[in-house]
Amino acid sequence: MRAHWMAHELGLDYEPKLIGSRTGETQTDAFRALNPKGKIPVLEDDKFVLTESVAIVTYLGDTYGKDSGLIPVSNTVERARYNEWCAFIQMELDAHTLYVLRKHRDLAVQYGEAPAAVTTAIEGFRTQVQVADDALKETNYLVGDRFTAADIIMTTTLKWAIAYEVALTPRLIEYTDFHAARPAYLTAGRLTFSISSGA
Ligand SMILES: N[C@@H](CCC(=O)N[C@@H](CS)C(=O)NCC(=O)O)C(=O)O
Repeated sequence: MRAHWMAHELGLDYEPKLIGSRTGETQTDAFRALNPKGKIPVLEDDKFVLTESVAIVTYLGDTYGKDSGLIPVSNTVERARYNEWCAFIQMELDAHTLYVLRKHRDLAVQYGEAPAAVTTAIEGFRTQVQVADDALKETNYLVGDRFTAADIIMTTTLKWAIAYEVALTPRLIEYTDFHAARPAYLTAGRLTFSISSGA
């Protein structure tokens, strides 16, 4: 969703190849030749192959959206702030917390039950997401006063939290709804829905 959303924000003419997680499609020889991690998303740009959602989003903006403002210019305070938010979201709101919850509650059949880890993950998410709530009290933007890819990464993560029934503050729900109304989000959502819904 992150990569498709960014591609649509940039108006890129690209070929989406929808691959479902846990369908076995990420484990084929052909797919693992592209990404030995066996995970989506993967970007193929001519002969260049790139994995990791934040790396893909940042590459697309740096390469094809220099004037879009979606990725702050290198060597600026705004770029440092963008990097800071992306690292924070991936690690503190995703890998340590929501992903633990996902694996050990919703996907416990595959990954094993771990109730204490699930409780700690929810508490950890709530503590860390408060930082975003404070930062977004009087603005809809994480970096500067405009929409950047940091808001793509944050919005998709908060959408995840909502889908996993982790309570968010009214302000964070408002922020999420605000960005999820963007045409590029809606187009990317329609594109990926058939995969995420298992259809
Ligand atoms: N750090 C990676 C995480 C990617 C990831 O975990 N992808 C999941 C789906 S959201 C996946 O491909 N899982 C492999 C599978 O379930 O087959 C990123 O942000 O791109």
